[in-house]
Amino acid sequence: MENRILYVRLPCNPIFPIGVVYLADHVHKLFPNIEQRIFDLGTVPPLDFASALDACIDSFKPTLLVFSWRDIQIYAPVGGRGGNPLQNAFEFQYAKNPLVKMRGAMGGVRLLTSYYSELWRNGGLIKRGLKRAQKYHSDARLIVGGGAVSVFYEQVGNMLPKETIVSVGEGETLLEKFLRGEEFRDQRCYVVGETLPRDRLIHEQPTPLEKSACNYDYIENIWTEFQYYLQSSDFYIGVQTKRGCPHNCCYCVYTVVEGKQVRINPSDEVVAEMRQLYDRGIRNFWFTDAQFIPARKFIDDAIELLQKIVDSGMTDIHWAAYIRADNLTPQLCDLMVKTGMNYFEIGITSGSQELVRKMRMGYNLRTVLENCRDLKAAGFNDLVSVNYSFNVIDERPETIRQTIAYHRELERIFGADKVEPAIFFIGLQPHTHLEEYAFKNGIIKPGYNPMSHMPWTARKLLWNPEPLGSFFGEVCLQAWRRNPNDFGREVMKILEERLGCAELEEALAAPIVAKQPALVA
Ligand code: B12
Ligand code: SF4
Repeated sequence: MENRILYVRLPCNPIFPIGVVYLADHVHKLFPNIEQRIFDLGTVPPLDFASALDACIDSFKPTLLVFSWRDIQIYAPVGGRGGNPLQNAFEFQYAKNPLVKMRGAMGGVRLLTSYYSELWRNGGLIKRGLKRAQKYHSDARLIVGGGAVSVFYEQVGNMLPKETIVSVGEGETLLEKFLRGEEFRDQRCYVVGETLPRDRLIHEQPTPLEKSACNYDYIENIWTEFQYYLQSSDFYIGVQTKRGCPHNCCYCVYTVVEGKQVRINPSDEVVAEMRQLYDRGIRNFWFTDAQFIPARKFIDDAIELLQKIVDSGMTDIHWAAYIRADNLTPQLCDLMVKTGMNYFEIGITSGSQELVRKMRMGYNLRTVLENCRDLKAAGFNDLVSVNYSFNVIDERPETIRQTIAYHRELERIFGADKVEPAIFFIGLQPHTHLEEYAFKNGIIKPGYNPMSHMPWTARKLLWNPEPLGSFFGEVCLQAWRRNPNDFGREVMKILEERLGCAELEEALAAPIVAKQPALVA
């Protein structure tokens, strides 16, 4: 039987479905005769999900369904699908005013309902899709993967039909082996009902792969809604320039999802891919790498890529990425500005060098400041989002004061209106060092469900432990009351009002302690 592959991106805030685009492109390059189609539920109104999926399956009659599931866990200080999850959780946990507590509880119930109904709905769409496809081909198969599945692969299997292949991380080689009829179980995957996921499956290294430019002439042919993402200039279209991150930041799962080995996509291929999008009118790109410059030794690769973008003549573009700002040089800064970087996120997490070290982040905060000055001198005049997660480990009033001092220095460099403090509280994720730490300290027990949003679990997974937990809870509530539209800056202001600001030098110095802290040991 000829394979016919349908890629279904499950409902998601409209964000370019780069994962399925790359998979379809890879399969086409190897098996040009296989018929494929992409169907993106991110562009379909919720009431039509089921009927639109049915219609697509009826017309295409796939033999293989590839479901891509991007996000599940969305603790963030931003308006989510059912409201602001952080605000609701904090109002419920920390508000003293019973009315506010009640509002938090009601918001929490609303979020809980929308969270579980989304899970249930997505599981239902997958099963429905398979059943429908089996009407046309009784042996139609199902493979499920994507960002959310990679993080929660051990749990999602329980929601899926027997024989579903559950994939972790990049799916190109798995699909390739499956389509060749070869044994695929050595890839990062398992088959529901056949085996349980192998121990430490996510820590296995992905199979190396040389990425070439995605062929958008082909993608356009197999994806009717592609135009959706071309119409609005708000979208930042994903382009991947490398895979993997070598770091060990204690709360981060990217480094295991993508693997520690950094694999650079050839710069000519990246530029060729951008050029195809550019010719279709795209001017905004998001380099979807876990880190655009993962370490100093990749600075030359970044320079090579950006220089080639300059040489290509695509001079009116903008791009954004996650940037480890400890890995910049004046030449790189210059190229970043020249090529139109107009937004970047630095995830320093804390402005206290001592805490940055304890969280195993490998950052030198002094270097970050020096590099930011170089970037400003090179003419960068756009927005920087600085991600802070308070209270991860060993936070104390003096480390908070240090973070304020650090943030104020960033404001002096870029301008207060240009530096956006994004206040996150870490959502504890499986397979991270922080999870191990939580086990060791009896905060959670092995076997807990990381996907649970029940209040008794969620309050542990939304990492904000006592003794400072209630203090931060109260500060955040005050910030939402005082200035809900500028939450991050307001939090910083309140913290400074209450605790003051350290000397910058104190923030940058990390005293060496005799006893190794838990996460560094
Ligand atoms: C870049 C990125 C962003 C950028 C995206 C920019 C853009 N325009 O594309 C920004 C900063 C905007 C962003 C935002 C968010 N993100 Co984000 N993001 C990422 C990141 C780092 C890379 C994603 C990516 O595009 N990779 C490149 C593409 C090519 O890979 P991919 O899509 O994963 O697809 C590959 C594999 O997954 C696999 N695959 C995909 N589907 C399938 C299907 C099958 C069957 C198979 C076999 C394989 C397979 O093969 C593909 C090709 O190799 C990941 C973490 C990571 N390192 O993966 C988080 C990640 C996807 N994000 C996540 C989240 C939660 C979010 C937010 C909801 C955060 C928030 N609270 O606000 C938002 C909102 C996104 C939205 N839907 O609106 C989570 C999702 C999982 C979860 N926890 O639920 C991740 C995994 C991070 C994490 N720590 O958990 N994000
Ligand atoms: S937080 Fe960033 S630098 Fe640290 S491991 Fe994750 S992706 Fe790498």
